[in-house]
Amino acid sequence: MLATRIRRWKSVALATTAVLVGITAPTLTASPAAATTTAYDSTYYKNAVGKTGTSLKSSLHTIISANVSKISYSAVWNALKVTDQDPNNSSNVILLYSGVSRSKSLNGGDVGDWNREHVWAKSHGDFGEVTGPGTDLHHLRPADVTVNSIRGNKDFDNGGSTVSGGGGSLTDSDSFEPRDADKGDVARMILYMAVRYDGGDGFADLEPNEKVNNGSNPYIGKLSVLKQWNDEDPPSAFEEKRNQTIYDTYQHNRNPFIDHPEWVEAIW
Ligand SMILES: [Ca+2]
Ligand SMILES: [Ca+2]
Repeated sequence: MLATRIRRWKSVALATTAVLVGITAPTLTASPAAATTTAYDSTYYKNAVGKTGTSLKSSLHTIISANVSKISYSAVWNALKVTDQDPNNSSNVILLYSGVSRSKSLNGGDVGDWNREHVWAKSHGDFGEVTGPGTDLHHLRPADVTVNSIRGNKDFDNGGSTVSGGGGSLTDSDSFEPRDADKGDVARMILYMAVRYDGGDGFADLEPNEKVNNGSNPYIGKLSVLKQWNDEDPPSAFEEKRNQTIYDTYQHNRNPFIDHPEWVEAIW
């Protein structure tokens, strides 16, 4: 908390100084995610509230792994039609990375369809489409077939050239940068997976790291960039509603970083 306050004070001081001397204020990075309170703090999160570091991560792992309902990969299609429904058109879903609103009925594998994007790429931990991490709705999103293919299993990082039809997303040979509105979503999905999957359930221990080109290792980078994206793109109403729907209707667990984005900094 103290570090947070100091960083904020520095930002204000820099901006104020810039105004006083009549120069353009330097571009400042987003403030760290502010502490939040939720209706679940005294119930769902009661064993996690007040903790930090590995203690917080361990508590959250226990909380979000308990009494979870898992769905099959084929059931993911219909679930995504509910969790990712366009708030302005109930016949459509909103696609990750591109932001496009597309008919729910265009699910499939052809160009122009949408399919099931694993934000934690399947190959990073080799969990495929098996019930478990391969079907966990907290990191599955509808995405345009072509854009999904361009993302492939790349790690996340800033930079690259424009992805055609990608809504402003960028890519280069070893990384993918989602459009701004999806940056925080991606960060919180990746970090949910790292907490949820700790190697004790027959699947790999998923973790973020500072690399790109992680390939088939159970890691995804870059952690420092994901932390920055979490701050730059706070949870939206769409993301919060999605979390609630997964909790109420499908898996009965929550993504703690949507409820408490400041817990990213508290753990990493
Ligand atoms: Ca967002
Ligand atoms: Ca883990």
